[in-house]
Amino acid sequence: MVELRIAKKVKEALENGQPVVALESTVIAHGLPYPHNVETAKLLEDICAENGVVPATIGVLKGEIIVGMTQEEINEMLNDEPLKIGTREIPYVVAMKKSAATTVSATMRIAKMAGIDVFATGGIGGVHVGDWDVSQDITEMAKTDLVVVSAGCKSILDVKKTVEFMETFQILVLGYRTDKFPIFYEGLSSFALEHVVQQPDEVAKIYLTKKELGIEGAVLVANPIPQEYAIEESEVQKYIEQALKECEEKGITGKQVTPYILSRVAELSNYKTLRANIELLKNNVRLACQIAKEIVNLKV
Ligand code: PSU
Ligand code: MN
Repeated sequence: MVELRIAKKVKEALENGQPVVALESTVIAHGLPYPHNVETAKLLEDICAENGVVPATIGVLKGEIIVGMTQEEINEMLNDEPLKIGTREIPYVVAMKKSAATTVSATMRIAKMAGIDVFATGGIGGVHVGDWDVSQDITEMAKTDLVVVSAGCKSILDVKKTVEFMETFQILVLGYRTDKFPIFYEGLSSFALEHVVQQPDEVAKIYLTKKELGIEGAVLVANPIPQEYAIEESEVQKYIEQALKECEEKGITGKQVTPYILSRVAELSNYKTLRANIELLKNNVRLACQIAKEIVNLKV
């Protein structure tokens, strides 16, 4: 029988109605360069702990789905050259006993299986520019009940189409203290968001109401990168265009595109974007912790 391996701390927290925040492993394995990736993984868990929340980093180690990976397990996964998987690939890696880092879609699905309500990530996947390439993150958010906290998406995506697709797929997007869809590393896009919240408890109420009504799907909390870490749009655009051009020249397609662009943009910006990426992750985890605590309070 296939079973999730849920870390003891996570299991106890869930059983006792204590707040838990899920974290993804693709950002560690394919989103940030070594050693910043392992350092950030630890940092994000520490932020949870400081806020009285149990972190649950999710990934797959030699076919075993782990909810609440230890540092050793994260390192082991990284040494295994993990695949980058969405939900559809979960059965493949489990049955074939492979190691894999989970993207937003796969992390959401596994978090839901474990009974977790809140998940913090950096950015969601969406609609790519150019050839048809739409992330499983969107279709997963359409059907899996979870609060997803992200800083929006990167401007490497077609932001307008990504926002429109979320409407089509009935994904409720809440701007956290913003009425514009956030993009990073830049801050805010020009695409309006209709629904704005000011406090974590509002997100908790909306999420629980949605569940009570039996309306499936995620609540996406769009939490902009803190202003002091945002980078000029024109500057980022320059790096992204160069990286996209290289993708075309090198024939990089599909799921390799996002990691390639992330790492090239970091290099080209002299690691300014890396700093921004880490700061927005921290910011999202902090907000996710507050929301997780409000959900726990409202549930009792
Ligand atoms: N955006 C980022 N950093 C990331 C990702 C997206 O700024 O690390 C990762 C997330 O795990 C997301 C995935 O779910 O990339 C989307 O990949 P694709 O576009 O191949 O669906
Ligand atoms: Mn894709």
